[in-house]
Amino acid sequence: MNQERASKFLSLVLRHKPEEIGLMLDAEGWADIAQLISLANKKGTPLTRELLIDIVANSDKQRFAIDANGTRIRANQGHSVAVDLKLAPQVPPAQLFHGTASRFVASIREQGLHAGARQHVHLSPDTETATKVGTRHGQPRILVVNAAAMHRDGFVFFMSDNGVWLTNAVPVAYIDFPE
Ligand code: HQG
Repeated sequence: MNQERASKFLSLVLRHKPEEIGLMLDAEGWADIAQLISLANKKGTPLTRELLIDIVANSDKQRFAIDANGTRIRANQGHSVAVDLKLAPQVPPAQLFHGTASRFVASIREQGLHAGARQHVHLSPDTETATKVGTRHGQPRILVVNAAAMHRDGFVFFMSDNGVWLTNAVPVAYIDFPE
């Protein structure tokens, strides 16, 4: 099994559908590594501990983390299942960026940014990252979020362990749209 396939499998079971293989996540999103491997193998996914460690250590996006004991793994962000990552609120940079697709812009102009299936709206610290995120959905468009004003007005921001900024929703008033 290559790293990319294994990483997609981990995203599925650690963010969205643990029940697909009968896995239990705890309240903070952690899964027992031995149990994860055994359940995956039973369902015909040839995951190994070496592969997990390799992905956690070497994947460019650092999507997953292993705990200090080396016994548990979780996704750093991106969940649709209800987990509390126990992230501490953080003061955001003055501006954050949201990469989306051109076809979503009209709707975002009306409704602002909402989390959709996920637990949070995901914001990027730079336009390069936002462009990559937007390109996943289609013709990329970069929205600029006035994070300083949101923070001043009491909106709470978190930063995941892999550097993605998270907030519950972004009202239209705080978004600058491209021409
Ligand atoms: C859009 C990746 C219409 C929103 C990335 C986005 C990220 C609206 C889509 C992470 C809307 C949701 C998350 C509205 C928001 N009307 N469309 N009012 N509000 N949208 O995939 O941010 O590779 O759930 O613009 O790096 O694209 O998986 O969110 O286009 O951090 O590790 O609804 O996924 O990380 O799409 O991506 P997603 P996202 P990984």
